Amino acid sequence: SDRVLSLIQPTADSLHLGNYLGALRQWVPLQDSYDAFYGVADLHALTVEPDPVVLKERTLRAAAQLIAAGIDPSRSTVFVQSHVVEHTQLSWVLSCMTGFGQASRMTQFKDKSAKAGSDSTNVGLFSYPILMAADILLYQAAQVPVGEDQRQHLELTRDLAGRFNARYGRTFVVPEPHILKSVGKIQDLQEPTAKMSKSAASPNGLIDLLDDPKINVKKIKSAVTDSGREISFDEDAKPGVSNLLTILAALTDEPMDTLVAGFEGKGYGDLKGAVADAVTAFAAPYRERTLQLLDERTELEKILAEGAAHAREVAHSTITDVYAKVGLLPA
Ligand code: AQP
Repeated sequence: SDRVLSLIQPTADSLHLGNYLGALRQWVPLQDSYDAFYGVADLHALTVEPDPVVLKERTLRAAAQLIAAGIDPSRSTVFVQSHVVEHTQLSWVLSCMTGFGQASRMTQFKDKSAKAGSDSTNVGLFSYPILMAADILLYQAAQVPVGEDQRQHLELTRDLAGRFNARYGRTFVVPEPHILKSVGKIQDLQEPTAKMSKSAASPNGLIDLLDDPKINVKKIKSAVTDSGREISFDEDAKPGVSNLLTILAALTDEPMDTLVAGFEGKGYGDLKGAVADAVTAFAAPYRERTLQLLDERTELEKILAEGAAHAREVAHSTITDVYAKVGLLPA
């Protein structure tokens, strides 16, 4: 069957609600109809120059969270990016086919490098989308479930796949982004016109799924809402309320209309209470499962070793084909 691939970066101790609703949640049902490859992008995480001990720990924590969220390692390949050397090998080949101008137009790089300044921005951050293209193309993934912020990187991936195929003959599946309009961009609770992100200005805008549920309830209760009192879904006029409704609709699987109708005559406090309950209902068992998986570390490491072995088989076959096509002499 067709393949699906997505990775998540181990750049924080906990995944946040945006990562979960925008990406990870979609990974789970896709396991039913696709040959799924899901993993932890530790090579990508090097772009933030993490402490080595912290990076190792976060890689395991991220893997545990994928499984806690419902990824089943007996059906899906769960692996760590650096365990499969072919990612960096393909990344180099694709780098040599990517225009400097095209790479320079990636808005995520522009935003992040503008914030950090060019002396604190490494070349890895610049070539990040090319490594991401390699991650995807290596596995011939047809679908890539990600958040809205990755759309431009997916476009680059599609472009590179098409360019390679045109130059060397059909080699790569051209992947489709799997981005859900409803949850593709979960917003910051304190600044509901910006995406929820771990590098946001205030930690109060971010729901870390592994945090003490009480802390998250407090953050939700103090979320920025909008003027007026009516609860309605209108992202332009009411970004704060709409974001809370989006989170609630996703976590409860309720259609937006029904949800909004249920709040008729009620106030923002009621909405926040319902969101806090829904987040806790999800996050409390998620946190427990994650901690339990981390307690059984050898088991987790075994899952990752098996995942890497399977991922390598697929990756090796792609890179062998690619190396031959571009004219590298077989070893
Ligand atoms: N706010 C969000 N809404 C919806 N989806 C989101 N994603 C991230 N933020 C949101 C999606 O989560 C997946 C994993 O992302 P990542 O590992 O690349 O993490 P990230 O994008 O670096 O997370 P942050 O918090 O946004 O980090 P910074 O602030 O460093 O950029 C991806 O599919 C992503 O789309």
